[in-house]
This record gives sequence, structure tokens and C-alpha cells, in this order.
Amino acid sequence: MLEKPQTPASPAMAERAPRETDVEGWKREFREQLFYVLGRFPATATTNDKYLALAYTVRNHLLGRWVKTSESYYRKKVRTVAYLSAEFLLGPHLGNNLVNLGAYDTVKQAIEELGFDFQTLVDQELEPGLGHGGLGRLAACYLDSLATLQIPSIGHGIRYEFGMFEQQIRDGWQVEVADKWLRLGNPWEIRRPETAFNVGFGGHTEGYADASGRYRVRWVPARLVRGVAHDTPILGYRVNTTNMLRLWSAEAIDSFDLESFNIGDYYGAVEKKVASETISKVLYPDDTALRGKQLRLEQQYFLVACALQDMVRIHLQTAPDLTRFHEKYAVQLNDTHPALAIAELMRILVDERGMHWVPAWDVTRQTMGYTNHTLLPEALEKWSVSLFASVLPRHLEIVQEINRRFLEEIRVRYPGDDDRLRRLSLIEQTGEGWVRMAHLACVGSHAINGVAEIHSQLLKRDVLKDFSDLWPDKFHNVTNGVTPRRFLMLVNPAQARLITDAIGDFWTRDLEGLSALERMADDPGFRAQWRAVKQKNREALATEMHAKTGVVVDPDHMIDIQVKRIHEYKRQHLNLLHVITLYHRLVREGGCDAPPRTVVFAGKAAPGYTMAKRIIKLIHSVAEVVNNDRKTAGRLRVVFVPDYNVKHSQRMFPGADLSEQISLAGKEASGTGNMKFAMNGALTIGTLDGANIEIRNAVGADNFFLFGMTVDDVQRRIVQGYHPYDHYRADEELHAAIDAIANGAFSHGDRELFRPLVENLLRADPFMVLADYRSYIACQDEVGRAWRDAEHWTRTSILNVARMGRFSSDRSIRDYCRDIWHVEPVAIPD
Ligand code: NBG
Repeated sequence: MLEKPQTPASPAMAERAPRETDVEGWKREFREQLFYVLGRFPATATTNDKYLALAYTVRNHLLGRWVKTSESYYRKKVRTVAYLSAEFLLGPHLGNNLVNLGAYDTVKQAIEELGFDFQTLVDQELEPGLGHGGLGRLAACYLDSLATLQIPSIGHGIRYEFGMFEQQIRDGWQVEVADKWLRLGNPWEIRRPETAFNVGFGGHTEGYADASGRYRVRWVPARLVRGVAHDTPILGYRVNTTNMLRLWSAEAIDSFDLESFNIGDYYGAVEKKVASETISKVLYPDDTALRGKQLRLEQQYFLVACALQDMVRIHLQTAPDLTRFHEKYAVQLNDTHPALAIAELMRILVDERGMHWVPAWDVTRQTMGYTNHTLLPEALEKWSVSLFASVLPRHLEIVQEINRRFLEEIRVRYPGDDDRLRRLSLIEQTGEGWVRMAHLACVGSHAINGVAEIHSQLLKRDVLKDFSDLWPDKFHNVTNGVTPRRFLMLVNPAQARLITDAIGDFWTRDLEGLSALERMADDPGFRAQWRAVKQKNREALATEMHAKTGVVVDPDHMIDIQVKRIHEYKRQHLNLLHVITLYHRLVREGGCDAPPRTVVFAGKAAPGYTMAKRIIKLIHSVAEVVNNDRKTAGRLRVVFVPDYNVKHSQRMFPGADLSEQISLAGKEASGTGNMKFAMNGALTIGTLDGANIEIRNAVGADNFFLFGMTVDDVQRRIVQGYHPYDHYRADEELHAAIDAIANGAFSHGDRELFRPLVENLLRADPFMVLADYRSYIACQDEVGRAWRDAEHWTRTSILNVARMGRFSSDRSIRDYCRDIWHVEPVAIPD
């Protein structure tokens, strides 16, 4: 996109690209791809050959649109959104592209008529796991919505050769296995060896006088790495717009000259080449608390250096200089990972283009917008000054100059307020000194936003309070959303069809249209159909879970699911305490009247996060006891599904009855799984945290199971002094649940295994699991009672879906376009 097409895309060429076609057409195209691209014929083709042939067939239908889109953007010199993100958690492309093409059923039929199992081919695609969780998946949903809304845009990211690790479970413990997602080929990307830029690292800076006698600085890097573009087309839903995701891969520079090395040092020369490539080798698997890793800082700079050089190149194709760069590009920084873009753009403008500081700063600030995704202090990025200086010496000088000028302004505005200066500074003066990336992002952007209303408020109240006092108008909220194409139409075709049969298909273009479904909630016939769809989805999920874990799941159970990264603040252990409590009630004489339920967990723990890994072990240990106890047979099951990722999530959302969104209030910035579950008809049990609050407002308090402390309650408890042990002492069931863990009831008598977890809960309990326990149990009891009234439950489920329109990522993108980017759609003609 926005590139000068190398061979001009003539209308004739675009016309030759395949367009809508029928079953016979798809069959023909598929056979051609299998033969001409893969050199196979059906009888000998492997599943992967057939998957690739199908992927290329579908891709061909994207390419014509892609070329037209680029050409159109190029011709109209459009203002473009550049979404910079260190993570894009795309999920498999094939099914999604078929939905967006409007060709899913036709292609399925074509493949089946050829005698192949369509689902097997779809399942063959490996997950491109280029992200950890919410933040990366959000970026992917936004690409889908940007294309669907016909917004000129491009995503820039890193083409990690190894994405998020594959999670295996051995003896109940997580084991990380390298994810070789590219091993069978990636048919969706096009490598662009000529769209490549050098990126410098290390070295030193030099001052000099330029031709006009002005003092200038140049950076002399110690080493160069080459970033090569790999482009993936991103098709919008039922439109021609096909935007681009451009992922950068690190290679040794072309001019690498073996001759210049001592002949005997051939090995050393090759080693250098390998070292260059490590930059995009692997995604750091820690989602929080990542600090001090030089390679991670290099990755961040690599991304922004490639992205900005590319943008500058494109801008200069039609503009004489960079003074209006901000009119051409709206750059969005997805968290602070790409915040170095601020310093890099300043370096390009001032050092390389000779602009004066003040106008360059103006351009930079007007270009950048910053989205914050977390309130957790340990997740706020900072880099030690010494590391920063060794990797990016010129950028450190620029950050220091930005800071000097910024603090100058603060001194004028708040004379004598040294404390405020210290708080606002881009450099934290503790120990060796730290560069605060969130501060750089705030100072260098024209807009700052949180990802749910409460999160945006808390940013202003706590984490970024001084910035909000300074520039209240810079602060916005854009509540997250998710794409209903992937997370409803693709994953839950039966529910989608039922909705369309009832109210028409308007909702697929404007999710607010789902509100027409409200009246269906009172129709008993419709409710029966709704239940039947859910039943089928539960059966599919039960089959899959059985295949993956060996646990037999009864699809008549209530399916209660918590899937997300494993983290103490998300409180999977609170969920477990409920499971143990239920178990105790069931085995006690007389049992209890709770309806049968299967509690499902899935999620990855950061490899170095031992407490999270112990929680995974505890889930397995509890499952082993509960699932093997005859007294709970038919009443309670616990399942941990390994290797949670986008692909594997897609069967979980439709099969869920109950969605667990139980973080401690004030900790989950937004959550997006909460939205995916609700769109698929699950009811939510949740705290007043993140987007749960807005979901509850939308679906109605009666249709949401609320429990737990509010943000203010939490604050008060901290001020009063929180003593988790008091809860343990006072609550019999809690006491029993914790004792069971401590006494080895789930660990074959081993009292040591879970000691760190128990001690942590009793002595510190930083996420107030014990304080919320009783309220959670009471709420779960209410869930149990509600489940017994199937008609009422179904009605609530329908109302939840009918009222989820606001949580489409289309709405989020419209908000960004209106409030932050000021960009307009550009329709791409046929
Ligand atoms: C996550 C938050 C989630 C939020 C997503 C997307 C990070 C750093 N943050 O609550 O924890 O939904 O971002 O905004 O991954």
C-alpha cells in the first residue's frame, strides 16, 4: 500500500485477477494452484499441500483487491493510519479471509465436492503466534476493522521467527516448546527483498558544522542490520479494501563483505550474520515485568526504525519535505513498545533532514498517539540509562534534550515544585537512572488513551496523573472492541445463521443492529433454537477437550470457562477455590444441589513466573482428584486445555455458558475475552473491572453476575490494612479449601508443593483473593440457581448477545478515527 507500484497496476491486470466465482470456479482454481504452484496432483497431495493450494487460491482473490487498494491510496495521497505494534496475534487466516470474502460456504462446498475434508484443511494452518495475549490480539482485531471500515492504514510489526511458545503439560506442569510456525511455509505473506532498510545500533555520536555553519550531530552506529519487509494482505469484510500488515525481519546487510575479513575468519563473519538475524528471532514470552533485556530494546528500535524509514520514503514520493509528515500519517503507538518512534522521528527530522528542533518537535507530537494498556506498575517499561546509551547513544541524547525542554516548561508552570519535576521527568533518578518509556510516550504524543472507561479514569487519577493535570485535553478513552467477523461469524456459524434468519444480516456490517434480537428473547420457539445451537457448540467443545486432555466432558454440564494468560491479578486461583468449595460440598454427607458443571481453564504462564506456573500445577492437581472421585461423578469436572492461543480459543467461546472475568478491581485494563464470550451467548460472572463495567451497563445489571470489591473498596482496604488471614480464620469453607491445598489433599500428601502459594495467600494476598472469596461463592451459588431455569438463562443469553453491539472493534476504530486520528474512509471501487 502506498508504494509506487513497480509494474503499474493496469485496469486490465486487475480485471484478470479472480473475482467472485462459483463452486466450479473455485474447484478449478484450487486444482490449478495444486498443480502449478505446488507441483502436486490430488492423489499424492498431503494435507499441507492441499491447505497451501487452498490458501493460494484464496490469496489470489485478495491480491487484485490489494493492488487496487494500494493504487487508490497512492493516487489520492490519502492520510494514513500507521499502527505500530510489537505484537500482532492474528490467528489463522484462511477461515477469516473466506468469511470476509463472503465465500465461506461456496469454498467449503467446492472442497468437499473434490472429496477433501474442508475442516481438516482449515485446521492445518498453524497459529502465527506473534503476541502474548490481549494487546496483540487487539491489534489484529483493529486491522480487521480498519480494513472493513475502509480506512487507509498499515500495521507495522516484527516477523518473529519463533512466536509465542507452544505450551505442553507434563505431570501437570507447563513445559515450553519452541514454536516453529513457519516450518511448513506461510502462504499469506509476500517477502519484499527490495523494501529493506538499514538499522544502526551502538557506536557513538559526533558533532559537526554543516554547510551553513550550523551545529549538527550525527550518529555513527557500530553495526548495521537490515530490515526486510514481509507483507500480509488484510481484507475487510465484504469490501474491496485490502490493507497491509508489514512485518519486518532482520537480516545481515547486503553489502556484507566476506573479502574484508581475514580469510581465516570466515566462521566469524558468518557468526556476525547470524547475530544480525537474532533481532527478529523470537518473541519474548514474558507479557509483563520484562526489563533490562538488551535484545528486547533492540527489537523495539528495529521495528520503529524500519517503520519510519518506510513511511518517510513513501511520504517523499509525493511531498518535497517532511514538514507535513503529520498530515500524511497518524501513527498509533500500541503501548510503549514502539515509543522509541518519538526519538527516532526527531533524529530523522533534525539530524538527517536538518530541521530545527521546534518545528520537528511539532511534527513529531502531531504525528503520534499513545495507547496505554496496563496499570500494573511492573509492566510500565523502563530502560537503564547505561543500556540505552550503549544501544542507542544518539536517541539517549535526544530523549535528554526532550526532557530538558519539557522540564523547563514545567519549571515555568509550577515554579519551585521540585517534587513534580522529579515525578514528571523522562529519566527516573534512582540507582543508575532509568528512561521511562510511558513518559516519553506522553510527552511526545498529541493524544493518550486508555482502553476502557475505568482504565482511562484510573490513568488520569493515578499512573499518569501529573500528565493529566498538565494536559487534560490530551487524554481520551477508547474502549476496546473485538471483531465480530472472527469471533462470531467464523467461530459460531450456527448462532450467526440463527440471528440472520431472525433479524436479517444487517448486523454483520453494523453490530449495533443486533439489538433487533431483543424481541426474540421472549419467543419460546426461538429460545429453543438458541439452546439447541449452544448444545451443539458444547458438544463440539467437549469432543475437542476430550481429544486434547483425555477428560470426558458431559455436554449437558454448564460449561464454565476462564481462558487468558495465567496471572495472579486475573485470579485463576480464586476460581479454583470455588471449585474446591463445590467439591467439598459434593463429597460431604448429603451433597449439595449445585447443578452439574465443568470448569475449564486454559492459558500460558510466562516461563519465569513461578507462581503462575504453580497455579497451573494446582489446577491439574485439583482436576486429578475431582475427576477421579466417584462422589463427584456426573456433577463436577475440571479441565485444563493446553496451549491456549487464538486458534484454540475459537472453539471455546461458542461452547461456553459462563465466562469468568474475575480480576481484582482496578487491575485488568479492559479485557477482550469478556466481549468474545458475551457475543457468543455466555453469561458473565465478573468484578467491576475493565470493560466488565461497560458490558454490565450494556447488558443490564440483571443479566450479569456481579461480585467483589470495587476499585474504591480495594483502595479503602489497603488504607485500613489488609489482613488476608482474618478471612481465612472467619470463613469455614475458605478455611477448608485452603487447608486442603496446604495439607496435600491434591498433592498425594505432599505439603511442600503448594506451600509458596498458600503462604502467599495467607500472608500477603496482593490481589485480595481471600477478601473477595465469600462474595464470589455467593455469586456462583446464584449462577447455579439461575442455570436451573433454562428458559430464563436462555433469555438472558439472547439479551447479552443483542446488547453487545457496542463492543465491536468497528466502534473502537470509529472512535479512534473521530477523536484521535482524524482520518476518513476511502472506498475502493470494484
Ligand atoms: C492488556 C490488558 C488487557 C487489555 C489488553 C488490550 C497488556 C500489556 N495489556 O486488559 O491487560 O484488554 O491489553 O488492551 O497486554
